[in-house]
Amino acid sequence: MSETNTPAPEAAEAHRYTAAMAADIEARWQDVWDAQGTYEAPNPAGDLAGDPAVVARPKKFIMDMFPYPSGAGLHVGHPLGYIATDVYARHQRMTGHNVLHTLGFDAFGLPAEQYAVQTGTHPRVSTEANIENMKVQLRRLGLGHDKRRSFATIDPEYYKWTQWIFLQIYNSWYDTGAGRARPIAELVAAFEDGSREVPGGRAWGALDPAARAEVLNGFRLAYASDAPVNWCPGLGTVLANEEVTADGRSERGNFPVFKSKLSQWNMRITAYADRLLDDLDALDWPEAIKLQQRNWIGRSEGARVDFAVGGSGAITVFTTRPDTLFGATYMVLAPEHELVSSIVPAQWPEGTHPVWTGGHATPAEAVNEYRKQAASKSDVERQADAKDKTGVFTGAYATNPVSGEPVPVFIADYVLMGYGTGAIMAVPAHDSRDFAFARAFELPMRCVVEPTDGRGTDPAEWDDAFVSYDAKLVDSAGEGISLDGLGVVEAKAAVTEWLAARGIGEGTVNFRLRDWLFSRQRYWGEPFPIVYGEDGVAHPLPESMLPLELPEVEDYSPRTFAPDDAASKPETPLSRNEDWVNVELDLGDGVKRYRRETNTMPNWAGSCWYELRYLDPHNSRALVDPAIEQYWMGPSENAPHGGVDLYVGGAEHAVLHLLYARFWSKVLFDLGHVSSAEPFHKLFNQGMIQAYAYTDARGVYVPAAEVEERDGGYFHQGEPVKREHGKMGKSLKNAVTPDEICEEYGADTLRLYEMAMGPLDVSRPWDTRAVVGQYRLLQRLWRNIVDEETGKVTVVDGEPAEDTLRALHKAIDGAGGDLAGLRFNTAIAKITELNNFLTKAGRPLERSVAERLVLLVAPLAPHIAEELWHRLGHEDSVVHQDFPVADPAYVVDETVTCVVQVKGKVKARLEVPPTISDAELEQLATADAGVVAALGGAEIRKVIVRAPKLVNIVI
Ligand code: ANZ
Repeated sequence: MSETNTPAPEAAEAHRYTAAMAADIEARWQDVWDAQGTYEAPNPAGDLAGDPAVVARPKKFIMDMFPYPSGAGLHVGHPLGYIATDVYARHQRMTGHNVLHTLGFDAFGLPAEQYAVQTGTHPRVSTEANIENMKVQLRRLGLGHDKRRSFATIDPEYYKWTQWIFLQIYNSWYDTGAGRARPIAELVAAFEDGSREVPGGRAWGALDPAARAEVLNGFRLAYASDAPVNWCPGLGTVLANEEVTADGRSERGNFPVFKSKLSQWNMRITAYADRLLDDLDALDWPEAIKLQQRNWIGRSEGARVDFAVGGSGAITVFTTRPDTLFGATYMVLAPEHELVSSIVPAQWPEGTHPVWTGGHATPAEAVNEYRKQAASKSDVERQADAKDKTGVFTGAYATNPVSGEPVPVFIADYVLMGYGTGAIMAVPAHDSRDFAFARAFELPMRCVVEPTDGRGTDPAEWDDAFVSYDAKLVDSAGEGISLDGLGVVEAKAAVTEWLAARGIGEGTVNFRLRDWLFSRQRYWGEPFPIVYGEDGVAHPLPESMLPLELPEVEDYSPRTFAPDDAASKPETPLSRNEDWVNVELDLGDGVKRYRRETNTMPNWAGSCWYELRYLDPHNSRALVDPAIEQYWMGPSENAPHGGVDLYVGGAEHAVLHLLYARFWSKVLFDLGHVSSAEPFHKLFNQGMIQAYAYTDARGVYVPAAEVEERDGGYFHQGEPVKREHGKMGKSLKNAVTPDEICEEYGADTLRLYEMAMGPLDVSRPWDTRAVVGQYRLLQRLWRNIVDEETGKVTVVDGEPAEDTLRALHKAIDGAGGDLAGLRFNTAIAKITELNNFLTKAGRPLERSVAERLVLLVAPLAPHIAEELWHRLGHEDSVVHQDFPVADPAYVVDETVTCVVQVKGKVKARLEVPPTISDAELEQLATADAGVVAALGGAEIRKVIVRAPKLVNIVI
């Protein structure tokens, strides 16, 4: 490679490390790395198999959350995580690991489709152009990716397997007895041979195909449902709960979202609720993210309790506080609850409180009116304002099972249909929501948990409910049951047992997690590998018909409606292509006519399993070869569920992507396709790069690049502007691109700057003017090894001085630990300190010092390191060298302070070598003038020596 060694330019600056020099070095080495496959990680088998010696090393699979290739390209905030994983990957490679590091593209999604709608450009065309552009930008940063393993989720060879996984999920059911997913064929066999009862007690053989399909649909892990979904007329599509904001609008576009009944595909993620929760414990994830997942899954333990209503019916409630049952003075049903219409009497009962009726003449009128009003609100809106409780009496009374008292039944929108049983027992004295409602509707309250804050037991005198989990029960005795004097925990157990014995309740666990709505009314997504027969029964396509590619269409947009048109129904772009939709296929029982499913998968699908495809990207026979998966992802002592060794990305993916990907992993694991039950063993959330933004007098953003700072103020075209802190991006006109910084200083400087800005998990403000600091570091590094006049390497042979060795080994020790621990900013500080020391010493570096300095820098600034490594006479790439190892003899401080105590009081401090022996230390201590004075000639009874830090003299 000697021809790449020395750059040609003959200018005066020819041998200085300038931006031009950096550009030359960087481009040259990037080409060499590509040509030589420097970053290719060998697999143990298959078409990417390689050097067995490398495969025998401990493996490290290091991953970024892959980017969506946006048309705007990258700004300097985007690559923060990519640079971090790259530095880490390089360090791991230099410490003896077989490192897999690559990057693909998450390329289905709305922006390309919207761009297509506006411009008529096919989403594939614009997406692929964006990918190419992003690849150029990323390549410039010198990221050490195994490019053979990169792909985009829109590649048909990739989404073939996304569709294949959908079919695996579709063709399986969750066996709660076994605690895992099993093939649906095993369920069918059990129905056939009678070893499992068909729901409804029917004979399997007597059911027609449609009835069988209906039964299986109730078990499949991917199933069709017409439960109410989040319909967003403004976007023309339905959305997952996770895509709806806290105020009931679409995350994207901020349109209103309505509950509407539509037949849609769902994923039975709820079957995995317990495992998704339990397996979190063994993951090395930030606690905050684990907590968000726990809250999202929302496991609550409680009880189901039946309240008799009417003649023979009952309303079943879910409660987490069965101990408060005596305090249940009214009930509330969700407005949509199916029992509502059957309990409503023709007339208001005698003496009904006027506030309860909402001014309506009959209960039916009140209920209908209220239901209409509730339908137009989102779940979150319905729960949002505790103060503003609305509702209406149904006219019906139920019976409190322990007190035997009649309790009025209301409907109110603060009770949600999708949670628990959609019905509650209201305990106004001990639940704030119920308290507010009871106050508004003048409902009775009964205190059953004795307040511990001195407020007394009459709720009429309270300002809010008394909520406590460790107080005593009072006023809670009835027929054959008394909870009085019990604590909350015992009372829960006692009442649950009492209810269970009478068959009117049982302990139960409830989850907040809902099944995952998996259909979108979009063009730019994976088509479902599903067709419908003329009888409407769904059939999976056989694997041989995959990938089912997207058809060409003329109009990419779903039909959208007025944002508030709740009554509208979705119309998918694929449904307009009749030639594609209507097909004749032979699915094993002769050629028949079918209609294709015209929804597409949500854009989360492609990112649910991409880590697996990196492992074996060209495999056309399986989604991943089991031996290869086992090698890179398999469980180990440290990672009992297996998974990627390091996954870096933004904290905003806490519940969506990370929960979905975990779910798919578990299904694939259960079905025996992979050995890892978790996709990502260690997760790290990088902070955000923020940037200053400036607004003028009208509050409009002005381009940040044109703002001047003077006299302590900020000015744009002479006018004062206001500075604020925000996200970096187009909308705040403050984006800085990596290309600009590379142009001005080089990629190595950019990499160093981003890594030096602060701890990786902390957000940090970008400051272009500070970038030059890292540039100067590289210039000093260069000058420490290369003569700027001649371009000749200045290193000398011979042994380095003692102080040099100390500085060097301390830096090696500190920076090495920091790089392994993702503390890149402190690693850089230690390398800078060493480099400054060497600069100040003003002597030519010994070769052994220069080489180790270069190796230290290599993970962070790989181009300059590669260049210097070669100039130092090496033929091999710096990328595969061993990271230097510190000699402990030079790492320890030269002296440590030893405290000498006489009668427990400190009498002297001695500076001693850390390796001093007990005997030597005792001698030194007893000879010290201060100690001698303190002893005052007294007899020494005992000397306790803890070398090198403590001597204790007893007299
Ligand atoms: C009586 C009670 C007394 C309750 C008390 C709480 C405190 P988590 O912990 O979130 O699971 N609830 C049940 N189903 C509901 C629904 N569909 N919509 C709105 N609220 C519902 O909350 C469970 C508690 O939330 C349940 O326990 C119930 O109120 C209410 F001192 O029952 B509780």
